[in-house]
Amino acid sequence: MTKGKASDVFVECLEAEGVKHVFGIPGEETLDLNESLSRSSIGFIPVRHEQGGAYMADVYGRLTGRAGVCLGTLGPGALNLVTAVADAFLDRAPLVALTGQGDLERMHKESHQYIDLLRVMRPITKWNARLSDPAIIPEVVRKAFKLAEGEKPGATHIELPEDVMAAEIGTSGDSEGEWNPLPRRRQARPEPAARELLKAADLVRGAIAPVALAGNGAIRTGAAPALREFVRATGIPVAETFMGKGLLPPDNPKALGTVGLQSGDYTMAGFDDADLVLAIGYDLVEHSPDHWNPKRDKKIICIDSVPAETDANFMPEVELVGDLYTILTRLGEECRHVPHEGGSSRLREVVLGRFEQAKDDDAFPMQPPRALFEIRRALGREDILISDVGMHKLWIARMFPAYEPNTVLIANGLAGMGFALPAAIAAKLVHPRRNVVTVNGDGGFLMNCQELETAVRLGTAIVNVIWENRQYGSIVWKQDKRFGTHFGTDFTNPDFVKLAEGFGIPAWRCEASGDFGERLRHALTLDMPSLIVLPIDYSIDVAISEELGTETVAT
Ligand SMILES: Cc1ncc(C[n+]2csc(CCOP(=O)(O)OP(=O)(O)O)c2C)c(N)n1
Repeated sequence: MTKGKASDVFVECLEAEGVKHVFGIPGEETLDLNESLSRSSIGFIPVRHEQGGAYMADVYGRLTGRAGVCLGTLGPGALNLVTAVADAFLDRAPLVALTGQGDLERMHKESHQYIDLLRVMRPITKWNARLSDPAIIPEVVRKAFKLAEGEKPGATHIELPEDVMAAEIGTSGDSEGEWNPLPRRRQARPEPAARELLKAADLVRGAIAPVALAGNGAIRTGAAPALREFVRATGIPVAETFMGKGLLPPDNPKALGTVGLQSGDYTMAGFDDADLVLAIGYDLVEHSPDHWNPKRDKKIICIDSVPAETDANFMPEVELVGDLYTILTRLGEECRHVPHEGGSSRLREVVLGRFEQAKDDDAFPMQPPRALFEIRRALGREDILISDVGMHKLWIARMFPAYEPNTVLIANGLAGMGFALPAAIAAKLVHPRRNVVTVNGDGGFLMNCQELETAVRLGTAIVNVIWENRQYGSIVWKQDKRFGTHFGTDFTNPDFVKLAEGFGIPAWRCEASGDFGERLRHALTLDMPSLIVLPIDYSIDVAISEELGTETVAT
């Protein structure tokens, strides 16, 4: 570009980053940016609350590996982004948040809607900057995307002062190419030294009962095929974290199940008896190593894209830092055909046993295992189930069989309610041919239900299931366990069917156990969003306590 305004340069830089959509709400201070966007190849998707837009960008980033972009205006618009930006930060999803701002010359004093957004966003982003001069646009945009997408990915933030975006560029004395976007360059992934690999291989060969704990990082970096081959070659069994669901299909005999709801999970999956734990793309933000290494006596090999977090319960003997696919392939080649004893199938057997039994459970309101059974039956192996946050999430994490990576989306870093509906809109945008279903509590659904309008406008065919119990279920569960009673947790609901109809979408309330599967299968044939209300009975304990112990750790 040789002539134009700064916002045109900015949008050209976004195009050069491959941005296809910006999710957000424009403001009076983003007028030039929006005008430039309107003349670009980028689709602007207006949302109904900035948090919804940021969750869409978050999940777009999570599923594509390319930063999703969200926009809020200064002050209130930017502040509404915060929760979902923090979600991307803790869940390691690449996201670039754009916020408007007043003119540079009014930032030093009390002025309308001015909040120091750089300070607000700093603790929830990997990096952020103010575009204080048009000349730095190409550098700032490149850096924001490079850092958001680089390991471990996360959120970055750019603040866009109104006067800077409106400035005319190319009027005098600019050097050639000054306004051009900077090129994207492939980021080299480091590889562990041969010495470290051999040390790890020695540990694996010498171990009696090794187990692996695989998480988000293995999914995010596309290492699932290498992990599966590693398991085949070495025979080492794998437990998945909530965000690692689908790394190993549950019908693989080496799958130990999803751990993290309670300390007992690790016992049941064989961690107590393990002398070596391979932590593969494991983020401590999901569950503390305290739960699986309380005595700090396990040998640990950490396989990840960046050096391990320091935690007294997580002090690896060896850290293999680099591309997970390559590391798993090389380590697997070094450790073929070593006989091992590690892991126990008890957790998986108890949980899947309950799941299978549930198909004949006619209780109504429905209990979670049957509800999950019906969803699994209605969906193909590549289809996507998105969980909101609450008791239903614990059930999904624990019991829903996931066959492929990124087919069960759970927010387990920040774990904010209101994630599922906007997440589903983004998932359907990325995978239009796959079925996308959300499960929500009646608490969390009302936190972002305004995005039903966005879904209707975009024609996003997603099915939203609300498990209705008129309570903040997981808080009731925890309070009852601790105090034998609960407080501040009960509410009434709107008529969800009428609410959905107000948005112009079909909706049904299940009145008997047979209804749910039937309605769900029908809803999946529609080419528009829909909603199903399923009265739920949480009286059976998600811990399945008598078999799996009672000490819970997850929320
Ligand atoms: C935004 C946000 N607020 C509060 C919480 C704390 N919290 C976690 S689960 C939960 C209750 C969820 O209730 P509901 O959505 O009805 O789902 P249920 O537990 O009944 O399945 C609360 C309040 C949270 N995680 N996120």
